Amino acid sequence: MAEAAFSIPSNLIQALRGARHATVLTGSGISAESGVPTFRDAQTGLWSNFRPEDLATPEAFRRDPKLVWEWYAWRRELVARARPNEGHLALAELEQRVPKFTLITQNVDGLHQRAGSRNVIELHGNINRVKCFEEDAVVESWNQTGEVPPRCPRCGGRLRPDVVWFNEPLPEDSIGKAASAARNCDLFLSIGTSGAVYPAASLPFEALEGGATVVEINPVPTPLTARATFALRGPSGEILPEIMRQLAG
Ligand code: BV8
Repeated sequence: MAEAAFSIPSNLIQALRGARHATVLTGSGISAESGVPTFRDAQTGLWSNFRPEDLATPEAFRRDPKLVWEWYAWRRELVARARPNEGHLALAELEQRVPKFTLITQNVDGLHQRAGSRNVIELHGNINRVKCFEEDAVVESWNQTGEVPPRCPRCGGRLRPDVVWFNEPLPEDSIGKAASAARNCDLFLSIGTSGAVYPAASLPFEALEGGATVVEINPVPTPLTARATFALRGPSGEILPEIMRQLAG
């Protein structure tokens, strides 16, 4: 048998085999191997002189709506060209193998759904959805007048991406369902997240409180590493398929 690139602890495979309810939290790291830059990677090209935290806020949008709209248009383009990677696909496969499976993502790229995952909680919204800044209601289509950002066909307010910006509350039902899935699962996987952004970053610790086995998959340590039951050091696009290979074995 070809030498596995990553050795997965056998007791982790056992825990996965016996899992009744598995909950997964992903961050931008799982999309890195799809060519989507992580949130804290240096912004490339045109955007290199902006920090995401300075653009992903309602204040930034009020100050310069055109700049913020164009940043999201650039990211939407990039995501449209990206494809789900082996890590996204492995999680879609895992969902089929576990009796109860909840996938919580901080990502706004929609790649989990494109990989076939079904039960996805998008904590921070989705970059492919647009809403009215005034009404806070989704807009499906608008007049292409060339104005940037475009206007709401209902009230004339400016349109914005349907994502959760810093200092904006997360959708009640999303964070409520996510917290319950973290607290009530027996296995929790935290994949590709620096654990810097709240309340998402508190979910793995809720899982520990609830007595779950917690697994972290990340090439570098994070504030969760010391508390995790298993810390697998490497890229999710390689580790997750290896886990699925050993599960099937
Ligand atoms: C809220 C959508 C309240 C937009 C995003 C002080 C302490 C605690 C909290 C706060 C505080 N001050 C302010 C806050 C609150 C704030 C917060 O947490 N700030 C942080 C920065 C301190 N949180 C908020 O504002 C939240 N709202 O609290 O509201 C409220 C209540 C009522 C009324 C009003 C307000 C809203 C937070 C949501 C912000 N929106 N995204 C957009 O995308 O444009 S967050 C953004 O960061 C992304 O969603 C991203 O997912 C998220 C976290 O980043 P990561 O996903 O972890 O990405 P990162 O780049 O950091 O890390 C990537 C990781 O992957 C790395 O570890 C890397 O090693 C790893 N990796 C790389 N390659 C791979 C890999 N892993 C695996 N495989 C690989 N190949």
